[in-house]
Amino acid sequence: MLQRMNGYTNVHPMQLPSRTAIPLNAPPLLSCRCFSRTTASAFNTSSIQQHSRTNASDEPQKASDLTFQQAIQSLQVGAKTMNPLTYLSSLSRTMECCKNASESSFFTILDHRCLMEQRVKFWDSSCCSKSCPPSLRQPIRSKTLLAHSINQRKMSQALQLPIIDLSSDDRLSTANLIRQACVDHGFFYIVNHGLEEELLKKVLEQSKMFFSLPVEEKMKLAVKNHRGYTGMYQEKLDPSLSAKGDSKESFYIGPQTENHLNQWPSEEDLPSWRSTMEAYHKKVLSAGTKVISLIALALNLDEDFFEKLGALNDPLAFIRLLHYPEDMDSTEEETYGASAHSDYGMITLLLTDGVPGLQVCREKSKQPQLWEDVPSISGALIVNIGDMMERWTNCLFRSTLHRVVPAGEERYSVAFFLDADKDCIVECLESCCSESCPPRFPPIRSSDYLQERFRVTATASIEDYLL
Ligand SMILES: O=C(O)CCC(=O)C(=O)O
Repeated sequence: MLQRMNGYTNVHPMQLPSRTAIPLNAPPLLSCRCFSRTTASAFNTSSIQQHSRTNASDEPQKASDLTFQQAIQSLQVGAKTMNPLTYLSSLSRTMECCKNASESSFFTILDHRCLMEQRVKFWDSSCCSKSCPPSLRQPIRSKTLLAHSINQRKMSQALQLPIIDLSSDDRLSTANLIRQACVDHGFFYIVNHGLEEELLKKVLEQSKMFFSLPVEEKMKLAVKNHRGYTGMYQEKLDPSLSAKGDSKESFYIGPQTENHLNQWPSEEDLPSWRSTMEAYHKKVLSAGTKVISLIALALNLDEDFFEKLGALNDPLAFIRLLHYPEDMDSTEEETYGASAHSDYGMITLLLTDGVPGLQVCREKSKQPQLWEDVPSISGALIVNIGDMMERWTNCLFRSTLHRVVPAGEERYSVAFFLDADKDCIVECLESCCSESCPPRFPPIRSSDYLQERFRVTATASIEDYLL
């Protein structure tokens, strides 16, 4: 057991000859490899029992032998003696072994603050070259890596979602694929959506430029009328969490009506910003409208059903630029980039920069919850069903719970929320109810429904979020 180690400690499995004990005062053995996300997650999959040995019995350590106190003892020793990456890997593995210990208690008990501030770099230049560059874009703070590995541990597999080709002439088959995707997952990808790769790249670049401005500049455009900047922790999508808020910052851009109240950064600071965002809004709205007509077909309705209903008269169509910081305050229990939530409206079209982090939970009431990764596909947009569509379809189509976990890297994404005209009444569709399956929700005006949802999640003044 760990407290019987008497001067011996476990090291990274790559360096450990089988069944060898390493004296604590030995110099760090780790010559760091180019490490990647895969290596980071490998910390989690390798169990302490594979490479931790007792000097008393020379028997492999059994995970079940570890108590929380024993693990803490070992980690306190390790914090003083190991280099950060080795320490981090043992911390991560030990946490895995101590099933009963809460993750946050490690942070409060261990005095390893300075260590956690160190940046894990590529210490040994022999580990990377031009042809084998480091796979992480920048050095990463070890506490961020740890946060990432905690989240990796919570994840299991990547979700295989259908890819819908919006340019297909076979609209009925496409609608059937969408129906299956909405019943099974509430999520799917779209390709050939009419947004050129160049525009997708540009919108992410311009978004990054905005979020790189000093916070005082960004605050000059603080959210008003549901348009503008929201800072970190200003919103908590899962109000049941004790954390102070979600770590993302964001910027809302609303519909392009004549008297729209959008706020724009100064042309001097960001000359192409407004034109890029306006072009994106126009194109993504057009793609979203195509998806809505396919959804109507998928529900055995006329393609223009939602138009005729008035849902798309003056749709509440908002772009939300999102920036998730690399860092996560590890003293905050359960801080997410975006905590668990479902979207409120009809559908969301999401563009990401390829950095992972988005996860879905298909069975929200099943415990323990299973969270699955939604990988990005270059050039594709991710589409998900929102609560309003779930109400319309009497829960035939799922509005799936999702969240963004820290990825150990900065992440940028652009959500486009396509929600019904504010006066549209959302009421169970006839094709989705019967005597044996009556409507589950009463009819509701679109903006009343949305407003109530914003009221619950905004940590700042709700007036700023009014539509
Ligand atoms: O950034 C993402 O990947 C997801 C964003 C999201 O879930 C939201 O804004 O509702």
